[in-house]
Amino acid sequence: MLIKIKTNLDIPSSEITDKKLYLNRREFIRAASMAAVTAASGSLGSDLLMSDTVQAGEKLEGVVKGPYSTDEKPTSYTAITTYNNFYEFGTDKESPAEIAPKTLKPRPWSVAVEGEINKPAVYHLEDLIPKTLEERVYRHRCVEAWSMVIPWVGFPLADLIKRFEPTSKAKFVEFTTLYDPEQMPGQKRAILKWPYVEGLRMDEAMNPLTILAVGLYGEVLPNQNGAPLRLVVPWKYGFKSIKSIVKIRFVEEQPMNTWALAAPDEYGFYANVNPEVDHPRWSQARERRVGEFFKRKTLMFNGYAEQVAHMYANMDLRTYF
Ligand SMILES: Nc1nc2c(c(=O)[nH]1)N[C@H]1C(S)=C(S)[C@@H](COP(=O)(O)O)O[C@H]1N2
Ligand SMILES: [Mo]
Repeated sequence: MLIKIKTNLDIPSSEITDKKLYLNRREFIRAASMAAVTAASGSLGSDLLMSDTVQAGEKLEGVVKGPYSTDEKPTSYTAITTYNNFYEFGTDKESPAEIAPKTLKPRPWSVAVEGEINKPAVYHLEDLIPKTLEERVYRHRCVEAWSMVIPWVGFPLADLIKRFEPTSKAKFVEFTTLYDPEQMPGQKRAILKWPYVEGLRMDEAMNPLTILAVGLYGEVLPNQNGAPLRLVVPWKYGFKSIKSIVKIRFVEEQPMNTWALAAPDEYGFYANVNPEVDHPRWSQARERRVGEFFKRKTLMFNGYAEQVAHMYANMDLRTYF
């Protein structure tokens, strides 16, 4: 019998984390101040967000702890804000942090809300953000098999949807990112079909885990993370979590989503994290947490099965990947 002994030599260098993401001082400072941020109350987080001069990284006050947070160690602030997928600013992980802070203007901002609802309108961003914001520390799993733990600041999408009064024909929700090649220079190249679009089934959109994020680590969301408003759906691969949203549309038919349009054999509509369904070009069974050395097993629904598995009880998740 041959026993395979795992050594460091088995790990290809591409999987060894970039040292700058590995350990950093700021992470510890942030972790310590986070407790203080979430304990604070009185002034309102959204007051700051209403100002047209608000800057990425400004501290949000009065953020309360939300449900469903993992107690796993958050990924460093530096990694979360410099290792991004945001093709509107380039296809590598570093470009969004270099370009988006200079070119994207996340204030003032408005969101068109349309389709099968009683209250369609173009809403100012400040009218969409509730007074109380929550911190939710969620796992975040990218299809390329890396993952992070991110302390988001946001609010349940369900609360917002109820305000729009969806009709009985609203079966899906479609989200659209800003299209403006001057602010998003990556859109000058046809790498993807612009603008980026994503969709959720109505029950997924209403699930209590689904949030719209306006901040992270207790601070205003940096542009590269999808300012001023981005979706977070923690049991799905990262590409479902669309950034810099300018349109929310309620529809009867399943909407198209950008990655499924670009490569339908590789990316589906559902995009549930599923270690049993491999991406055609690589396994989905394991993941590397950014900042860690060894890979870990990927959990079904990214570890959120208890909250979400019931929504897919009668579906073959190999067909609906
Ligand atoms: N508009 C837009 N949204 C997007 C993307 C994108 O390229 N454009 N990339 C997606 C992918 S593939 C991932 S993994 C997450 C990354 O989010 P993060 O950079 O905040 O970690 O954003 C998603 N949302
Ligand atoms: Mo991704």
